[in-house]
Amino acid sequence: MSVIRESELNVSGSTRYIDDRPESAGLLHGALVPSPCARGLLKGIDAQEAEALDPSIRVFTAREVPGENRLGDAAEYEPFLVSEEWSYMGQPVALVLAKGRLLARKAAALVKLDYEKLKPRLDAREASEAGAFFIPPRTMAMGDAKRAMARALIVAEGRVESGGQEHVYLETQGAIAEALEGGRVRIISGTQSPTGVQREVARILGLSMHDIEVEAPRLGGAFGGKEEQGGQWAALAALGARACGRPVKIYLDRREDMRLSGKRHPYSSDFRIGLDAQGMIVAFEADYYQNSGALCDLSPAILSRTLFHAAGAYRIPNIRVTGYACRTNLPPFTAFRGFGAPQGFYVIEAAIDAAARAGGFDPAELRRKNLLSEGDVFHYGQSVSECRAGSSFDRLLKLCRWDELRAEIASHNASNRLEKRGAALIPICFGVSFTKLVMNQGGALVHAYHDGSVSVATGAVEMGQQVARKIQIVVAKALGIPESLVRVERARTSTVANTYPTAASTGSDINGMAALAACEEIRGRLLSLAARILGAEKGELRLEGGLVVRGCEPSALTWKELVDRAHLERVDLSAHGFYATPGLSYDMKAERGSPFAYHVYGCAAISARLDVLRGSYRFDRAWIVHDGGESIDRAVDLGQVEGAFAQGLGWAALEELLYDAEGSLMTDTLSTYKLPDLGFMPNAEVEFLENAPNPKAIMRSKAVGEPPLLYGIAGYFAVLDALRAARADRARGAEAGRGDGAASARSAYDLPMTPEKVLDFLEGRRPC
Ligand code: LUZ
Ligand code: MOS
Repeated sequence: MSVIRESELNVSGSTRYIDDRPESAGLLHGALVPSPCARGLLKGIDAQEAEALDPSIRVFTAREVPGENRLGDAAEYEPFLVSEEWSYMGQPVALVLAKGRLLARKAAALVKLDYEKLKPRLDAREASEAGAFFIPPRTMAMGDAKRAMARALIVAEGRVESGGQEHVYLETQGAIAEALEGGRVRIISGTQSPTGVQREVARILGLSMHDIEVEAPRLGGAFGGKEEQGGQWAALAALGARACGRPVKIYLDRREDMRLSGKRHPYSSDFRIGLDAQGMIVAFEADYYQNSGALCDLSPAILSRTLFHAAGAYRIPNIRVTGYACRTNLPPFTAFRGFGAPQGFYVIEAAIDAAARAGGFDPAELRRKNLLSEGDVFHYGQSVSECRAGSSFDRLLKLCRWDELRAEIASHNASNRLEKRGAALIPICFGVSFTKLVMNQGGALVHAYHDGSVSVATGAVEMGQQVARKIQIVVAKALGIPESLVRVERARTSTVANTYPTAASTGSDINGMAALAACEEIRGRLLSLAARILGAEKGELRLEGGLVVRGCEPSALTWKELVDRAHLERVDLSAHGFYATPGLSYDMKAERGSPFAYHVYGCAAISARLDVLRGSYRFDRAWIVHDGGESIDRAVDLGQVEGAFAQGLGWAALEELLYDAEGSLMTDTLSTYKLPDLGFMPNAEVEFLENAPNPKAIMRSKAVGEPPLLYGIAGYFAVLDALRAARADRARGAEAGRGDGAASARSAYDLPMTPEKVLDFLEGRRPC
């Protein structure tokens, strides 16, 4: 096999997604009957007209669910198909099957619902006032924030809003299910979590996990959107397949996917920050109102990651932060690259921005002097070790020539009224590990075939991030063979069991280590045999370059000969490997412990250019210094940094989800929901920190999937910086102050930045 480059397959259009598979004979297509408003009581379902359309049509409701009609693992009951009350618009009420996709959709539209409409609640703060939470409010604290705040010389406070974000994976959500003999069900599911789907389907069908086999093929992107939410589509398909004895495919179209599937959580937060005379942060307090949506989903875990990242990359001796998971009637929000950390980061960066203005400090200097360093302690009790906050910050200042950039911008702004420039930089710090201990485990199964080729299966789902490429390299290195001899299999529950989602940036950390453990087992057996063949000590032998190497001398024994010989001598050429991330512990009661294996650091700067008349802006340039450890494949990591940065910049300064007063998503197409493209993205210079190996992960690498998304937040502050230059001009002009009084109720910090908001700022309808 040649070396796989997932990107080449994608670019050349040769990736095959679920919907590209040839359809088997007799396949039925599923379509959903969604709830018609955000909250309602179901009185009756009339499917007569739908069923009359064609003999192939079947309609399934909650009554046809053979097992538990229940979604997810939340403490409270949450229905899989609506039986009485629904809590968001688009919640599945019934499944319609038909022999064609259009026919199924046509029939679904004919199913009539008798219902009573109830008043929805859409706002997180309103939900909080009503006490509508998924979990009790959660607080993390260190020191005495109240007392320190009272003594602080400079105090700034404010409100911060951040919007949601649609994943827009290339491939929408879906699944194909097939009933096998003996009552078993086989599912191909667009999921990051094959085991999660297996468990969910088993429960809904009233079967055991061994009755359900789930395979996750290569996904066309996921970004967290398929961490928790793939189960319902798989379960619907499985329900139909079991009942009809025919394969069933459910595949959402783009608009359905955008309307029904979860997104990044919007947050509304309050902060207060206190500085001493030198500009050291002495206290920080914040409350985060997470709009969790209508079902629990992963909201509590996401909220916990917000609280863990509340202090950003800063040392804050006295801190108290509280999170509220607020139940509303929007479609359930879910995991999205960064998993609550970006929302927390935006608040601390806004607080620092506000404090710098209140105290008259240079924002970059304020950030530098408050950075975390070796030996500090995070507010959850873990000590800061191998800290690279300062080194990446300092390297970035050099890379972007920060002082020159500032001077250039100041002189540009002094001589231009209609175009202002701005710049901002932010440091990042991201904890790597699932915050839920049990999830930090994974397995692998490695086979050496007796022709010398090797296959490796793990729980890792390939979704374009090239985890398969990294695992291929790990295995090739471990066995000392060319990469072309290693094939990476797709994740399947019958091959590697009890896995956790490919998520939390841990895909190659956990699965790479499990694959390595399996390879070591096989290598040990092979070297014992080689020692016998060569009459050598096992300890002096290695596998390298496709040969057995003795000391410094290659022997005449090749990998292929050794494997063939092992097979003849009846040596087991397969091994299972397992990895559980060591050193993790957390006490939820005390909110103290070491939840993360390590942290990823870095720093980014962005410069922006603002058209003062139109309110439009663009990003000129970006510079990133990233703490990437020793990359397993630098090209892959660079792609992750650039891609995550684009996604973060889109969240911060472009993408906007809008709902109407009834809780219906208005931005449900790619013509109304704007995504970053090549024209939007600045030229980004990315540098990886040198000599920064990570002893805590596979091949001294560092997890890279999520942390660079945080860099995008700098874009928000770069535009804000340019805006302030424009506002300063106005303040000097005749119309100074006009409208500023009305602005005080609106939030200064409201992400995403959009041209509409820019105009509000410029016209004084918002403070900045
Ligand atoms: N998923 C999860 C995640 O279940 N727990 C986590 O801590 C996490 N972190 C990042 C992304 N996905
Ligand atoms: Mo996740 S946000 O699926 O890593």
